[in-house]
Amino acid sequence: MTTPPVLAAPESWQTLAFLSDVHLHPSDTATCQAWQAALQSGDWDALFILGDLFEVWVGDDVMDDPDQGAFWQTCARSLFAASNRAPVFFLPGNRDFLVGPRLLAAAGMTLLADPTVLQWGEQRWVLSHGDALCLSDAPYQAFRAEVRGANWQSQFLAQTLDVRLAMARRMRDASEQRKASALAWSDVDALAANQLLEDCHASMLMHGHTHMPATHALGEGRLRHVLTDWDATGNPPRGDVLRMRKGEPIIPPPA
Ligand SMILES: [Mn+2]
Repeated sequence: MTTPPVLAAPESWQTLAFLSDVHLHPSDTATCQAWQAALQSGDWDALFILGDLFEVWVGDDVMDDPDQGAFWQTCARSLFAASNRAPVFFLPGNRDFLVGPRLLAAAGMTLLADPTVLQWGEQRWVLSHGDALCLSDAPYQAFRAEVRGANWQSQFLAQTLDVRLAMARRMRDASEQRKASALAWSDVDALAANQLLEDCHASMLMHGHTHMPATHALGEGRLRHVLTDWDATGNPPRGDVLRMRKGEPIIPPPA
C-alpha cells in the first residue's frame, strides 16, 4: 500500500475533538441545531470531521441553489466560526467526497486524505471515514472505486445542479430502502483494519460510517474506535463530539 500522509500535531494541542456522520440536510433542522450548538462550545485545539458531515454533497455550487443554498451556507458559516477558534480538518465520507475548494474555503476547513495518520505526542492513530474498509460489501467497493475516479467526478459535475440534485435524491431513497430492508449493514473488516494499523505503525483506528459506535480491541493493544452518527430526532437522540486529552487512552470495554 502507499503510505498514508502523516499529520504531526503541534506541541500546543492538548485537546482534540472528533465527530462524523452528522448527515446535515435541510430536511433535518433539529440535527443541524444540535451540531451547531456542539461547534459553539469549541473547547478544543483542533477539530477533526471524519466524513459524512453532509447527507449529500453534489458540488460546491449547491450553495447557490435557490431552495437549499441558504442552508448549506449557514453550515459553512458555523464551520468558519469554529475554524476561527481552532483548526478544522475535514476527511470526506461516501456522502460528501465531492466537497471542493469553494466550500473548504468558506468553511475554513483543511482537507485530509483518507486515511491520514495523526501523530500526537506519543500517540499515533489512523483517521478514516471507514467505508473503504467495509470489504465484505463487494458491490459497494466497486461503486466506490468508480465514483472516486476523476472521470466519474468530472462527468457528474458537468451536469446541471438540478440534474445532480435529482440523482442524489434517487440514490438517497435507494439507500433508505436498503437500510429499511433486512440487509445487514456492512462493517469494517477487522483483518484489514489491523493490517492498516500495522502498516502505519499506529495503535488506533478512528472512523465513522457504520453508525455502530463502539471501541473494539484488535489484539496486540490495537484498537478500533467508531464514532457515533447524529440524529437529534432519534429515540434516544444521537450525536456527540469525542474529546480526547493528550496522552489519555481510549479504554476498550472488557471483552
Ligand atoms: Mn458513510
